[in-house]
Amino acid sequence: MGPLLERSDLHDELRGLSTAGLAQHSMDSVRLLTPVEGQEVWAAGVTYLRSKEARIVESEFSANAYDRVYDAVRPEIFFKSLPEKVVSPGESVGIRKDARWNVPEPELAMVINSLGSLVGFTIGNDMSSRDIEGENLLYLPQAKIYTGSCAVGPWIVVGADEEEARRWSIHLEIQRGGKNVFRGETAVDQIKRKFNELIEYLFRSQEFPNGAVLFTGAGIVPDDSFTLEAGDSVRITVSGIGTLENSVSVV
Ligand code: DO4
Ligand code: MG
Repeated sequence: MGPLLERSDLHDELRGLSTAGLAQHSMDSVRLLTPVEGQEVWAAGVTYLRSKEARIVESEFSANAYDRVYDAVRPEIFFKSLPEKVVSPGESVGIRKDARWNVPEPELAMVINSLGSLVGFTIGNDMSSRDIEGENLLYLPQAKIYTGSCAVGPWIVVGADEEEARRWSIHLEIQRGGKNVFRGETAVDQIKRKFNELIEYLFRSQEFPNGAVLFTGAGIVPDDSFTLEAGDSVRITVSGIGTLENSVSVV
């Protein structure tokens, strides 16, 4: 496992200012905050075949758009969260009170510096209201951006490149009342687009002085009958990184 970054170290690292080196702490002496300090969080979408298929089923209205973007030259990339709104490990992610079909989206997240270079990986939860997104694609920001909709952590692994990350797997486990109600798995290598392609589009005509975090899309989608409930616990594990765990509450 890679070294742990303190948030202030991260901020300087991504702006290219770090002179202090990386501090290390024992895990039982700290409460982990999200490693996102001053970085906007963005997300790529429909990068896995499973994501495309699930969205076509959920939305007759927008099926054609999902189908087309999967094969299009330009990827889908959308704004996900301001840094100060990102949920830390162990805190609650939100499900909207006006939505009836809510799911976590377990995603590998790239940490990118201000020059557009990939410097590390972490785990993201792109919480989504599937009924709102499915009703009309123009509702995507409401389905994706609300209180508690974005969790990132537990830390950043540095030193791995795309080739290594593509050997990792992603697991999602959802517990309710101590029992497992969903378990799913996918492989990072199922991501259709090259990581640099996603980064290049994010940085087109846009500057990120503090760097940015970019989610790479979801390849695990629970069955259509599944929706999250308040009190559930969501555990996302990426084999090369660790586990991001959050409880769920209504917002
Ligand atoms: O097109 C809607 C969102 C896609 C997404 O978040 C994903 O594929 O992970
Ligand atoms: Mg997503």
